[in-house]
Amino acid sequence: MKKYTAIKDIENLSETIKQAIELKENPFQYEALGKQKTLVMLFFNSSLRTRLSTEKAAKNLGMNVMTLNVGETWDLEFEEGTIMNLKSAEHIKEAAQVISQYADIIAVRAFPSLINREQDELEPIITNFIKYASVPIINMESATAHPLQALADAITIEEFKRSKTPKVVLSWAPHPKKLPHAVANSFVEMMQKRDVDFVITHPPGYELDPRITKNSIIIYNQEEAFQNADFVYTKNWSSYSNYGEILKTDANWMITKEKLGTAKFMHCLPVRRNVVVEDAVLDSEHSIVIKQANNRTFAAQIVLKGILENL
Ligand code: SN0
Repeated sequence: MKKYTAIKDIENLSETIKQAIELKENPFQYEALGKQKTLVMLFFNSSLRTRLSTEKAAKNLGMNVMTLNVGETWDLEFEEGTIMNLKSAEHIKEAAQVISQYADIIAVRAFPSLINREQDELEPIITNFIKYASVPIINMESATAHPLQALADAITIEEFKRSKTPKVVLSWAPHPKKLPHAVANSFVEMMQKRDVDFVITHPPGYELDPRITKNSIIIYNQEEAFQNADFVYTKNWSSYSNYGEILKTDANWMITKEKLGTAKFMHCLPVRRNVVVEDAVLDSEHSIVIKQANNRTFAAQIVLKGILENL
């Protein structure tokens, strides 16, 4: 693997998922692979799972890890040709080249503004790191995608499925804050590549980017969508067409024990209890969110392994 900025960077998805599950049995198997190699992780936004699981994955492979909370360093400039007489002290051109001298792999987290759709879709931070860094880049959630999460999700579904082609539903749920589309986008892209019966459900107005959902089935009635579901993957996102807006916070869309039935509950976390999903679900055997989060380590590890083997 040359980099992991999008799901399409994985050449053989089924094989990668299989290998990630095998890694769980023996996580230190490739301890020599990352010896004297350094992962630099750059966080433009908050992180709990991504930060810790990616560091753990790197260390399982024998790597050194350095983490920078970008908010604690110089404000970076991304525009070409700007006169830098305002807030930004350092241009991405220097920063990316300098960091590349300290790192063998650079991982970046950078959320969208959710204000300017065109600007967010240009992915200025991750795109400029790809452009100016001289080492492979890993996307730890960008404006429009969270491919490490999607890989962990696919691993989790593979582990928990009880039939060859399980029914997987992606359900929107209410949230007090406007949230990015990245997790939902990557989950949709991932499910389109897997052998699953996939349905998306959300209130009208919450359609994701049609270039991503393509011909995936959208059912606006949540109850109907949930019929015979094996997995209910829940995530809030703000409107895409009315970019970044919260159209309605309809509490009826919250996931309840009754609605879930016998399906497994999945969520990338962090999750707002009793807004997105009720306690009775999260605290039940139906919830697999903790095991799903554990798979973040093995998703990151199989990706790092693939990149290290190609350095
Ligand atoms: C992020 C998101 O993309 O939705 C990260 C998920 C992995 N989630 C949040 O920002 C949640 C914030 C909140 O206040 O609940």
